Amino acid sequence: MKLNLKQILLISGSFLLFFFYSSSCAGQKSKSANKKNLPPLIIDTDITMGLPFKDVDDGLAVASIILSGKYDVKGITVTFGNGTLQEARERILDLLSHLNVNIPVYNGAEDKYSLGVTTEAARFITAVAEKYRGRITILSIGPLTDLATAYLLNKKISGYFKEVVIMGGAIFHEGNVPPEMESEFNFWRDPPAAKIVLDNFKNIRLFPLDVCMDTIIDGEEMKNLSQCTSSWCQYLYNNIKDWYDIMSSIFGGFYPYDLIAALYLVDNSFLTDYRTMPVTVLTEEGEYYGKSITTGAINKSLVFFDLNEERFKDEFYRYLKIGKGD
Ligand SMILES: [Ca+2]
Repeated sequence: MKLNLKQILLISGSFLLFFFYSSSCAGQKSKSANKKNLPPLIIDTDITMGLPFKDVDDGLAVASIILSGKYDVKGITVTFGNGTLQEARERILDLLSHLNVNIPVYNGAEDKYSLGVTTEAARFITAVAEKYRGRITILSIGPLTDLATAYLLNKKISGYFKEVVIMGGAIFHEGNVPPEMESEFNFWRDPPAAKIVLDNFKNIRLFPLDVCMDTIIDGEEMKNLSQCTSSWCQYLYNNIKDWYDIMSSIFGGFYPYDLIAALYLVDNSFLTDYRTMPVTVLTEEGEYYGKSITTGAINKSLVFFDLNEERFKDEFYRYLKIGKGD
């Protein structure tokens, strides 16, 4: 059979259509299959990145997890802490929209008096812990009210997490809450919640000030970020510059606290010293309110103490997608 030009074009057109359809379906299939194979994660954050006079580390932490592509983030729960609950919600939605990802956000605690009050965040944490029992990880980088409230809703979840990764406490390092400087900010915002979590959850990975103040984001990183021309770099620079300016006049830069806990989940090769030890939190009002202690503690955590600064900085650029000098 001899085909004319029109028939050849029709057949090759149909073939191309079939080819594109199959490959695009295969693409969708492998994308969702890939996501299914990624470890499930919940992030609980008091993000304030981009607000005047507010810390930016939660924004860096959340962005590093998402941009790494290494996790299937099931949802982000927001809490009071650095700012209000509403501020955290607004800032996380802004960040997710700039990263062009669709991750559900759940409202958590409004203040420490919300401990034990059921929120959509606490319900979400218990439901996801049940569903992905043994495989689910949570990254908690604010006060621990949401996780403690989830525990009070269903105490069995304390054993369901593969890892409970927490930025909080100060073991041998001084605290960062004036005037006493005994306590660390996240634990101090809700000491009873921190105590519930530290005393009951299995597989805790704790990132105290001992390791989180071991490095600083300084002028070199800000210069490279300012010279990186992608829209993501520009967004990040615009959202962290004011905080850097304030902190650099005091410390020479800003501490990346929550980012260190987040990067542990992405690529932990920069961490150099860690020990398993019992840790709990003092809840009595007064000078030591919210202080983390090791004596009298009943539950053990894996506590991180030291990092390799050069490797950490490499990860800072790599996982936050900041090109050096481009
Ligand atoms: Ca935080």
